[in-house]
Amino acid sequence: MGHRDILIACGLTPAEIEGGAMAVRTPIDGAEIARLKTHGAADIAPLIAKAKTAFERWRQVPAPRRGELVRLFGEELRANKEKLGRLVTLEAGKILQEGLGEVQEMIDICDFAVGLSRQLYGLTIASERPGHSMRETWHPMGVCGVITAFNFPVAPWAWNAALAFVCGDPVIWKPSEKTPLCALAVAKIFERAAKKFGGDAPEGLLQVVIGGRETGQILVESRDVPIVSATGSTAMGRAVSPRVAERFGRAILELGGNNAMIVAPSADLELALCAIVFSAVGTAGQRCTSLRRLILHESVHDTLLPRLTAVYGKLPIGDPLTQGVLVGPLIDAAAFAGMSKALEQAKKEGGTLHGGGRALADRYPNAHYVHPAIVEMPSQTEIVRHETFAPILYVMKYRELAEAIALHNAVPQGLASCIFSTDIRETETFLSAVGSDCGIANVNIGPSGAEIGGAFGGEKETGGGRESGSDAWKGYMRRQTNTVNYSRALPLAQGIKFEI
Ligand code: UN1
Repeated sequence: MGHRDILIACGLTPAEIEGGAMAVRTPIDGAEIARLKTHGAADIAPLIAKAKTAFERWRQVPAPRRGELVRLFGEELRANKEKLGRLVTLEAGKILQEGLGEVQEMIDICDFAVGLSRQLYGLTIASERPGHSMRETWHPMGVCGVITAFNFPVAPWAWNAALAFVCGDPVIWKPSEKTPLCALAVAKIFERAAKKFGGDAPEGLLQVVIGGRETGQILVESRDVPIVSATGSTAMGRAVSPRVAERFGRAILELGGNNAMIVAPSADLELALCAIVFSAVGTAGQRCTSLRRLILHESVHDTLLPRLTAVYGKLPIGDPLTQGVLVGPLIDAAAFAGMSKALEQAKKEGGTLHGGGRALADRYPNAHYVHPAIVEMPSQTEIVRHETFAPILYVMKYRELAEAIALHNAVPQGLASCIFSTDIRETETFLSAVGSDCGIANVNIGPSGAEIGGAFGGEKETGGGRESGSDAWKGYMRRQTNTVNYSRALPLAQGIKFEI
């Protein structure tokens, strides 16, 4: 299947993918695969207005019925999993297994959201006043802007959108300018589901805006977009968050991670080895949950590190559509430059480098394949505290668990973390209030590859947002506290007397 066939199979038409100003390239060989028309500032206001009108209708459709639309969408995704998975691989460069996994993640969150559509539970609360009842209800919030990153071009959108739809909110999606085709393909799949759903799906429930930073900024600044959910770098979050706050909008941020694994003396090293490799080199180190810091107990360091460097030396690097390849390309030249710069700095800061450097340059002169790198660091220097979006794994040693946890938490980011240990005292400490400070903390599992059932997100520079499972749906609704007086008197709260 040629690269263009992948686009056509996803229902994208030549008219849509040719002749525009925005070039889309595949990181597989750097070739241009599409030219898209972009939305100018003047195009966005009518889009937002359309979403607002859609909201007025959609919020009146009963939630379980809204869930039916998401169920149909999930079915369409199931039917198109292979095609869309290929497109994810073509556009983002992750291996096909991971492209398919990402679509599965969309299907999973649809299933979750369908169940949720018959829940969206509020509370009943005991009132202090006789003849009064109190409750808490959840109502649709309004238009939800979803800004997504190149590395996961479809799943994080689905975590937001599937919940937003059942919660009664229309979605405007601004995908990364590096992966807009996935968004257009998903919109087509959604359209089919909406058609099957029939009359009560208003037009404009899902709209995709194509463009750069300025396009996203319009959503971020619009008072008609009460929720902005953004996935991307900490720098992006720093720009988005104050702008949304300035107009008292709600921002759901999922930003950088600097995820670590502690390998304790009692760890099952076979498990640890597999988990390290998957989480450090999977998606070519371009997950926000990728393993970036390995904190090894001094007693396991000399056994594990040579085994790890041996596996790294044999990793199949290549075209991510080819079966058996485990490491695809970096997204672009800038990502490669970022990796090279970080490795230079790590060496200056006392690091000993294993691997790294460009791979397959002769075969793919316009793409950026790399040998994943391991860097033994004398301490947690500045570069180690920085998130470089590439397959670089910094390795450090520790003696006491408290020291490892302190090291673990001494970075600005707080997304995902894990410990490999079979000692319950250590694992429970890691998960306790004095353990990992991250939004995700795992035991005997790597930091990446979370299931959709839990809330996804993290603290500190990761932005504090939670998406996907658990009660993340509350982020897409407005909470209302109701007090109802069914008595014939008007007693005031706090026993206040106020007689007229
Ligand atoms: C991301 O990199 O932005 O936990 C999302 C994981 C995936 C999602 C990653 N389920 O690695």
